[in-house]
Amino acid sequence: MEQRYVRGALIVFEGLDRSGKTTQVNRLLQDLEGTKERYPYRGMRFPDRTPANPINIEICDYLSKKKELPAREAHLLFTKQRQNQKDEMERFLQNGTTLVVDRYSHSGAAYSAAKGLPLDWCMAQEEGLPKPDLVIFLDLFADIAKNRSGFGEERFEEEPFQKRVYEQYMQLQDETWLRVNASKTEEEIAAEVRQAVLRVIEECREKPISHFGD
Ligand code: NYM
Repeated sequence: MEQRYVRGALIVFEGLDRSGKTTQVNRLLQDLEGTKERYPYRGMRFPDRTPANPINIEICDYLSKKKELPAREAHLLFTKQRQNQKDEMERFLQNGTTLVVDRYSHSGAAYSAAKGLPLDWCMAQEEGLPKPDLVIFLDLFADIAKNRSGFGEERFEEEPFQKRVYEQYMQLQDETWLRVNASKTEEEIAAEVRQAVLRVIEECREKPISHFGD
């Protein structure tokens, strides 16, 4: 007999720093609240900055420039945080809960490759993790992002670096990506996102979860 799946979707937001991801994630979570009986959901974010364990604390220290790390070591730290969440993410998805994630594997690869690490090596570290059903890329150029408030305080928040991150993101796109023009109004973006998310949630109900490296 054919196996039937009713599972949640893995929805990921990606983009440069200050591209509006967190605003849009919060809007989507609010939207989904209205349909939570039909589409249960849960929000997540990477990196997880809560001081819950040594990995999270080390990531915070690295991002705030309190601590230096060789590029590969830093990369593996971010990856480890995701790998540690793998089983829980799978459980939620299998139970029919849609996960809305603020940054995920593509951030890991794009930011590390922008430092000079090979993009393929970076993505290879993500193997085995659930692959997003939809990546919403908030498309904003580095020279516009830098003028948004809050830019420039943390590691990586410099325009030349962000340009390299953008180039790496472009290499990672596949058919699961939706590029949204992030200079549109918040409302316009939210409407575009909502439409794509509801479509993908419906489409992947009957599909098995795929994984990086499958
Ligand atoms: N970042 C994020 C990485 O360098 N590697 C990763 O794997 C992930 C998930 O952390 N500048 C970087 C990108 C961002 C920063 O910022 C997290 P925010 O504002 O918390 O999304």
